[in-house]
Amino acid sequence: MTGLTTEQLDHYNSKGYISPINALNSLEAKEVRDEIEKIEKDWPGALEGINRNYIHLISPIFNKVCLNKNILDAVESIIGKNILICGTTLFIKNPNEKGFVSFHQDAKYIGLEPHNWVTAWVAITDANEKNGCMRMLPGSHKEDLKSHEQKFDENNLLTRGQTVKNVSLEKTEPIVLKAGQVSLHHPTIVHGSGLNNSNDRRIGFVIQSYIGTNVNQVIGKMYVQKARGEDKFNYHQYSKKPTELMGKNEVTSQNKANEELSKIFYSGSKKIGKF
Ligand SMILES: O=C(O)CCC(=O)C(=O)O
Repeated sequence: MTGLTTEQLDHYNSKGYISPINALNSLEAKEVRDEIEKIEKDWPGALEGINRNYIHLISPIFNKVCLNKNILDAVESIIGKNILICGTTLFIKNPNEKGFVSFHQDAKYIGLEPHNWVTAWVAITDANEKNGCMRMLPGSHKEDLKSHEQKFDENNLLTRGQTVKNVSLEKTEPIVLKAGQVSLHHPTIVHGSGLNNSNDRRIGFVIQSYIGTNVNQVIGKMYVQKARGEDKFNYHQYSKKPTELMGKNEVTSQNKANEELSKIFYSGSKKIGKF
């Protein structure tokens, strides 16, 4: 195992994120983009709404990304050797749309306890300040969970438009990545992203998240896949790896997982958003 260097791990522990990590080569990143665009063309709507989630269950190419050795080695440095994949989400910002992500903490509504988990944001296109890369508030992961306002704005790519107010942009740090590179962030770091002001799409394939086998889902039921090691806890349901793109079993398995995910996302909320 290569994993994070001591300096990288220190950076993660003090700031709450580490970036960039080289994971996919440019051809592999292009393969993922092509897969996304094939699905969008051949199965219109299949990656929209709640179905932007659990996409590693509908395509062997997406599944392969979650098992990438460079990502898993880095993840292992943070959460240990027994690793499960508990979800994936596409965060796509098209150039002529107004998509953004309000400042939030992932741990607020997701029900994963304890916080022995980490989120991997895989750049499928370059991500930079012009096209609305993520921005992290360094050190905020050391603070308690904050109050989030639920705004449900039309262009917010988060489920409830959950927002930590009064985050000073100047104090945040941009996560600039080349296609194929990855950033890892902590469950309680405050982060978000602005508009895509470029002429191309900004695509993030997000493994949210890699969890240690000791992490339970305290709100609902969750479908996982083994990435590495041993699961002595058996807290979760296991789903099968996809063998074909958008096959009947694959889509059924994604639907089942997303039905449960939706209950988790909107637990206690009077309103349901579009994802
Ligand atoms: O893609 C983005 O801009 C934000 C994604 C995000 O909030 C996350 O991966 O936790």
